[in-house]
Amino acid sequence: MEEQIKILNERIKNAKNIVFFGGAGVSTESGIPDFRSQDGLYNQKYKYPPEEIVSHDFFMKKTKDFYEFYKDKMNCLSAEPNITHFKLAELEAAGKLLSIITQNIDGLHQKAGSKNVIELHGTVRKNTCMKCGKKYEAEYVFGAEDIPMCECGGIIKPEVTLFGESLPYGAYERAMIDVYRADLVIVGGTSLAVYPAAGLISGCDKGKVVVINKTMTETSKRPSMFIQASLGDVFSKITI
Ligand code: CNA
Repeated sequence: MEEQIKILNERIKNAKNIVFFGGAGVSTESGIPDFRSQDGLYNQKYKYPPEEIVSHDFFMKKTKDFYEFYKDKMNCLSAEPNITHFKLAELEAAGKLLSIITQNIDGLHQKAGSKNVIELHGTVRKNTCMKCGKKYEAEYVFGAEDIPMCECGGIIKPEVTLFGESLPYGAYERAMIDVYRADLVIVGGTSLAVYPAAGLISGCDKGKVVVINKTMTETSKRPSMFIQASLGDVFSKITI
């Protein structure tokens, strides 16, 4: 791994436009479980399969059950950024990083100081009444006793992209442009199993892609370099 990190540092030094494409694995070291790891949410016993709960249909039909799971398992408000979030913010401040494209909904990149973050799957930090459009803080939603309700009587929905919903307006297009412009794409902490997000990487020039992941994924077989490690171990050795 040390040799690979040396090469990665060299590539970072020579790159002008880096894009980081990340997933839930970026935040596991902040104590937020991912979906598909052994101790991820998909492998936990629940009343319904978690992958079914985080879908649009489920939200509409079983809103109470959705919120039970959401408040119990997806409350990331007290989590703090880790070394990977901070190093990426440093890379941006140094003028090396074009953007962070994240599938995460926890807002930790912004908490670490990153400015240009494309949230492909939205964020728990924004919540909207489905009836009148009034905006609510995440604290209100996670703190609600039952289904969070608006003062107008409407149901509040987090602005996270559930399975079966479209991505936030313009996010995919902006991400596609940045991936195209990038001379180095670092992919980290994602199984690359969720589309269309994963299509940004499977469809791009593999010569500029470096994948850092704890486990082997389909796409990690084809990049220019695959570092099988935890992101914290790698990013703590990135020199800027
Ligand atoms: P995933 O499918 O759970 O994959 C995560 C990947 O990261 C796995 O391959 C792990 O082996 C790997 N991994 C876990 N921890 C580390 C680590 N410390 N270092 C390196 N690799 C690690 O998650 P994806 O992001 O690929 O799937 C996309 C879903 C997950 C998106 O829709 C997210 O909204 C959703 N999600 C987000 C969060 C969050 O915002 N923090 C948490 C859980 C799920």
